[in-house]
Amino acid sequence: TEVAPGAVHVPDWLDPARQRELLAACRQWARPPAGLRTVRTPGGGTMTARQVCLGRHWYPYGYAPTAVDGDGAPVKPFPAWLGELGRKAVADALGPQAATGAAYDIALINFYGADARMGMHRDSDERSDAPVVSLSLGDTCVFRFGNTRTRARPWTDIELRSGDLFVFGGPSRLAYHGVPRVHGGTAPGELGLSGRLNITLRVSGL
Ligand code: MD5
Ligand code: FE
Repeated sequence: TEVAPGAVHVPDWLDPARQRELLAACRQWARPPAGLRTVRTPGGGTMTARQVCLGRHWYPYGYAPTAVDGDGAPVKPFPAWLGELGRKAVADALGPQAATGAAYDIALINFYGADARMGMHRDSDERSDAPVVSLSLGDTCVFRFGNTRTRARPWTDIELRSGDLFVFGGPSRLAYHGVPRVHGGTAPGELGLSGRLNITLRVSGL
């Protein structure tokens, strides 16, 4: 479903077996060193979603070349298979001609407990206009897709479920967006995940 130009939602893109594989990989990436961390904002706040990075360390608001804050360990590598998954996601959502650009080289993985939220923001720290690929696992959330001008209305609220793909390209690449709500206890039981995981694949352009 095209929600806006370049913003395409593909429900159930990952079958249950692929969801289990991706969750198992996330559990490995979440382990220290350079594992799941609490992100502190410059204003002294903390993000309620916890995060792990692959390929580059992200902090509010930019990419650091090597170290992860907290434990100072080198960021984990971005595996080639995840880049292939990103290319396939873009081809399926936007068409094969949209999947011919630079390779995906960064993943930001956010873990949301039932009380976690993400405020309205834009992803403008990458130096590439390649689409952002978003994969969701676990609990259903309300994803708020806004506009490119302001973090206020108009916006569209969409439920994202375990296995869903969302690709944000073209004019939607720089739209405001957020996660106002996670529906606790809605993850598929066989997945064994309490909470929500979102994996975003990005081209750094660095
Ligand atoms: C999430 N993550 O569900 C979202 C999925 C983040 C973040 O927002 O920054 O880690 S990525 C949603 C996204 C990316 C780029 C553009 C747009 C949405 N958009 O135009 O709506 O944890
Ligand atoms: Fe974002």
